[in-house]
Amino acid sequence: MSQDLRSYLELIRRKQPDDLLTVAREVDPAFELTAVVAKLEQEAKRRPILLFEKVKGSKFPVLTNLHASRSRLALAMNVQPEGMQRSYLRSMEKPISPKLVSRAPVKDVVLTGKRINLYDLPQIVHHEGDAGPYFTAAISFAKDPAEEIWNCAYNRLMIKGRDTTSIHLTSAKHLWEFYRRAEAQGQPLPVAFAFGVHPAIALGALAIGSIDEDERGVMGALLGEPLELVRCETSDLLVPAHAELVIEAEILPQERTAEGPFGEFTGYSLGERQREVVKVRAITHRKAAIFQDISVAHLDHLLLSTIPIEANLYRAVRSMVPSVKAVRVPAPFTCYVSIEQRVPGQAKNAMLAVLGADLYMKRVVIVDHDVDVFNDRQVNWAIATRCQPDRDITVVSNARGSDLDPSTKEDGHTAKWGVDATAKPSLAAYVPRNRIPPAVWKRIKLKDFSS
Ligand SMILES: Cc1cc2nc3c(=O)[nH]c(=O)nc-3n(C[C@H](O)[C@H](O)[C@H](O)COP(=O)(O)O)c2cc1C
Ligand SMILES: [Mn+2]
Repeated sequence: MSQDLRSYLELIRRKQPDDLLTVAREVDPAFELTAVVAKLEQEAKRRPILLFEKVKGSKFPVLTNLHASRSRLALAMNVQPEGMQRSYLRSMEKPISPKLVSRAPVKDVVLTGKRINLYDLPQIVHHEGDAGPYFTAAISFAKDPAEEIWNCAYNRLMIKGRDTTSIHLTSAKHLWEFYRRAEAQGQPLPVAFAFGVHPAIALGALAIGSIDEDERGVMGALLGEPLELVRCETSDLLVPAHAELVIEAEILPQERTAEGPFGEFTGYSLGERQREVVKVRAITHRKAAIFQDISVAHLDHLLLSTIPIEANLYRAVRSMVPSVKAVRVPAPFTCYVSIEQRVPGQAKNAMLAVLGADLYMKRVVIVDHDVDVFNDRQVNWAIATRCQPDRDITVVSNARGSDLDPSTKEDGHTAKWGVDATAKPSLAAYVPRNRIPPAVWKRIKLKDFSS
């Protein structure tokens, strides 16, 4: 069995042992875990997986920073880092259906009723000003109240009581849509949250697509075998049999509670909002379960989400512009696309494809294929030298975007813009770029000029 977190950690110990740092000394869950992640990254230029064996106030060890390296994510997908996007796209195109099993390690310990106590779990506070401890590595597993449509996503939970949390549901995303359908009937929405999973499962949870595209099939394809699921104790939901820990719960209808402030993935601490309420019905976990955390807005979070987002945007642009070359998401809400433009208008089509394929996308820059989208300087050069703002900028007003963008007047209600930084009327007809005559380039041998 190779679809659990433990087998992945074994693989890391064998293949990339420097990527795992086990910390034996006790740490305070208030700020210290995030501080170690950030300091290692900024001062030591290291981003190992961190396993904190002793976390004050809880018997559970905490694993964090699991996804903070491209090579580790590639290892989870069993490909080279350069092949990740292709492999992710293949997994979206050829999903593998999950399989139901009856025996599952995640049921080693089953806690219901009075034995439920979220304060037994690590109470991790990430950034200054956060309203309290949050669970940030929870993958939601839910089902449409009326149809056989299943969904997975990451949703952070703020701990509000022994059996209560709040949840952040981005408006117009899939879990929010399920919840609105249940709430309209006056019904709670059952949802289960899995913690401590193989990174292929984490990557699959973030697949972007239509509401009826099942993330669990992407997880299976990324794992190379069907995801093994087991039935919940308190609902008909299905959860990964090999997760370290599962919280079974319901999102209550017609109830809201104060949530935040919270340091968001955008790098800003957003203020208090009214959000939905989660009642916990059971906690199940493996023996000696490892609890998982993600430091919000750090690489653990950002790398994990970027690969699925870029793969989906590449897919969307390719369906409009077959000669697309590369897609990159360099910052929140931002996308760079390079295309080999064969006829005028394709840049605009690429722009519309990006804005239409991902709720979060707000700024799109389209460049020609001679520009490397992974080089910010080159993208800026193209914007500066191939673009006339009054002609080449498109603004779309009154659209829906991220409710965590602090620049909007009303949460999530946003304008979007596209920049066509391709050469007009075409790259071939544009003023030529400087170049050294090829014959001279070939003739010059550097060794003749260095003494
Ligand atoms: C660590 C992490 C935390 C996240 N937290 C939230 C959250 O609290 N609320 C939310 O709506 N999306 C959150 N997201 C983003 C969603 O999981 C992501 O947009 C997902 O694709 C949505 O699923 P859907 O397309 O099926 O609706 C988070 C992502 C990551 C990686
Ligand atoms: Mn979905």
